[in-house]
Amino acid sequence: MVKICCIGAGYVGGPTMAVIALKCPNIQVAVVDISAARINAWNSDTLPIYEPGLDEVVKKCKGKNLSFSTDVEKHVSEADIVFVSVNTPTKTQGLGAGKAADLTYWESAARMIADVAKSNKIVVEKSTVPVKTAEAIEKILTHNSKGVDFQILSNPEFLAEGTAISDLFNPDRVLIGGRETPEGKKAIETLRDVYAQWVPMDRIICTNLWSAELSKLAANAFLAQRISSVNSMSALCEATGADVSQVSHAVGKDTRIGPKFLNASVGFGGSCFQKDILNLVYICECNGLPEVANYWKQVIKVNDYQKTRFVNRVVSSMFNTVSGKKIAILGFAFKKDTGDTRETPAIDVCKGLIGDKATLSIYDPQVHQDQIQRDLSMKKFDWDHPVHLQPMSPTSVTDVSVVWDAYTATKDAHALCILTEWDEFQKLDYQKIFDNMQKPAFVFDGRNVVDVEKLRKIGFIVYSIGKPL
Ligand code: UPG
Repeated sequence: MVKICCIGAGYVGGPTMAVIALKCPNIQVAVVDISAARINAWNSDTLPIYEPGLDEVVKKCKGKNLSFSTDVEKHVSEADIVFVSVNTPTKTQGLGAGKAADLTYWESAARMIADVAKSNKIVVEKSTVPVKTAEAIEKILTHNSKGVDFQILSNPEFLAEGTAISDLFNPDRVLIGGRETPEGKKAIETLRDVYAQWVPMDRIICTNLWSAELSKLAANAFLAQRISSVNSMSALCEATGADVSQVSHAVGKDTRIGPKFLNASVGFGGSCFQKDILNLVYICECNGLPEVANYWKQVIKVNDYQKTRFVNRVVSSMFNTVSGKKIAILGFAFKKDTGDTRETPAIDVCKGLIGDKATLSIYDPQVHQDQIQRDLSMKKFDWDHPVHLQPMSPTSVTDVSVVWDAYTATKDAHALCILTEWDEFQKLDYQKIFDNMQKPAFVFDGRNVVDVEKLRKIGFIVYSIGKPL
């Protein structure tokens, strides 16, 4: 029986291993993490992450061929395949600060694997890492190995939060990169056989190590670039009277472009896009390619511009001041169907409004008060670090309250801002909301979820990204 161990019980490690356990009953899967709190949560009925469908998968396998443990060394030493899915935040200090990936967790994982391994192992890079990380990891492993053989594979994960389980059940592709030696090829085959238990062979792509590593950064950069492209068009739409939804529909009908990922928004967030692009930019700079670096930097600049533009729109529409005015924030997560707030545009927008002395009342169906307070009191870049390593903030942001429904958030408010596209925001009773708000009542829809005409008929002043004003 093949044994798999995954270091890192986070958004990628947890769901991916649960699905491998479900689809491969003949494989024993252990997910390990140094955080006892996180492992306890995986072992309880309340999982540490919210992901549709995840509960059922975990329930089906836990206690059979899926386990969660803090005994990292035991499970690593017993495994044939070790996935490493630890956090790779952006470096905050020293060489490459603000751009390069911080590989501290990765390096210590590699040293630990070398230390405890008594049998040959395939070590799989699952977290997104800079190109050529495998080479460094390989060096650490082989120079510390006690006579065992390590094969390094790069197997980047492409799942998106909120749809992780369906993405894992039915991936567009699985990418496996490895050394082009006979041992490397054999390791690729071993991992390919795991995925082949439910993924059609023609969707499993095998490449060299560097192509696999770079493809992951490239895929995220391309995706983020689409959003910055459509967001830049949204500014032009507002200036000209075009409607960005109509423009993206027309553009996306071209089969060469395709219809997906063209929704204008208040900006992209999440733990990956910005971090991976910054990383790509750094790699380009280090390789003497400043033009390429500047090209990708622009994707982030447009994203920052979009968030600033949104805040400016709110303040300027409300007679150039939001000082002392109550503003309801609907949605704080970086996208719907997740409780994750990493790099969420809501952080920048809320900070911008607080900077203009607004009083905020925030509601998100999945994000808790302490998380929001922590996010709003943190310095930039701090958000990039895993929550369990983060000390609780001693101060809380006083002009912010967090409430548990949209009606309380909007009561007596001067404006409401929609920052996450939760389905429930489409179905709210906007007449009731309007009746309980200060007048004029403003709606700033950063996700284009509301029916603008309907709301205008009720009496709201509505601003929706990229729509005629
Ligand atoms: N977004 C838009 N407009 C769109 C699509 C997305 O503004 O048309 C925003 C979305 O609201 C979110 C961000 O873009 O803030 C990222 O969304 P998404 O890509 O769906 O979520 P992630 O979970 O961050 O997934 C991305 C990649 C996935 C990769 C993962 C981690 O889609 O393939 O595995 O990052 O690297």
